[in-house]
Amino acid sequence: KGLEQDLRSALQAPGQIQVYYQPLYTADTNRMAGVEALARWSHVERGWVAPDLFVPLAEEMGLVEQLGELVLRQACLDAVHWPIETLAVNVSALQLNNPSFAMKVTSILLETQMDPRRLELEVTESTLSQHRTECQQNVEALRSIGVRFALDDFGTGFSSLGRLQTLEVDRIKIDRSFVQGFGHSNGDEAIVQAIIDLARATGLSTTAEGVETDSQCDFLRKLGCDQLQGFLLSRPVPKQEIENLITGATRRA
Ligand code: G
Ligand code: G
Ligand code: MN
Ligand code: NA
Repeated sequence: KGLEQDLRSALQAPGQIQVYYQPLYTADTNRMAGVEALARWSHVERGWVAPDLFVPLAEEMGLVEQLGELVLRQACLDAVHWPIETLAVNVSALQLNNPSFAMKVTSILLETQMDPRRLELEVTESTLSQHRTECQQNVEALRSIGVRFALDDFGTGFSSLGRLQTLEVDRIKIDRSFVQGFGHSNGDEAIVQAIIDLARATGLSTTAEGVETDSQCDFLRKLGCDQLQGFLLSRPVPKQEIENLITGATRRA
């Protein structure tokens, strides 16, 4: 009860819900191709509350649209002047099923002057598999103005690989559980190779999540994965820190 009340007021008070950014690097040239925006809640008494806790809570409370808009607006305001291609933002199924979602996103893009072609929305397989008309219409409307979609946590859902062709996405993000299974002789290398080959055959880009070691990094490069993301490369960091990383990366290049 207490946490619910606090979440409600945190969504009204500026600064309690913040946006952190985790870099996405091109596997071949090590360039920062983009960032993923991640919601963070700094609670006055409890300290950090995990998004695994407060995102589902916001969904239950009917506040996930408010949370999603806050994150999207802040991320667009922050990233609009950054010299990187892609801003990735997570979207929950409830948001995508709301008939006014595409219009809301469009108005935030206009308001913040963010180029729609730089925005990539991350959705899960289960979100797109519900086959709701509202969801399809939102995806179509946003794709028509250049917004891209990525399938998050790929491989953990229930849809078959064959359905990739029918899902209107541009990228798949290989779930970190597969990457972290490398070297444990459980077939995860073969699974990731199959996912990357399939993505290439169907014209999709790939991002590997949860890269934590050099050997995972090397192996993913060898498999031809397009982008790498993970603690080895950088943790999610606040705005000021990502700006330092972006400036440093630009200077070195
Ligand atoms: O950042 P972290 O790994 O702790 O995130 C945990 C989960 O919360 C992930 O599944 C991530 O996608 C989700 N998450 C983080 N930020 C947001 C957000 O702004 N919106 C939604 N819908 N989910 C988010
Ligand atoms: O579900 P989604 O992929 O959006 O979740 C993103 C979350 O994954 C981020 O909140 C981030 O904290 C977490 N994450 C990012 N890189 C790594 C990593 O290398 N290892 C682990 N364990 N988690 C990571
Ligand atoms: Mn994500
Ligand atoms: Na993920």
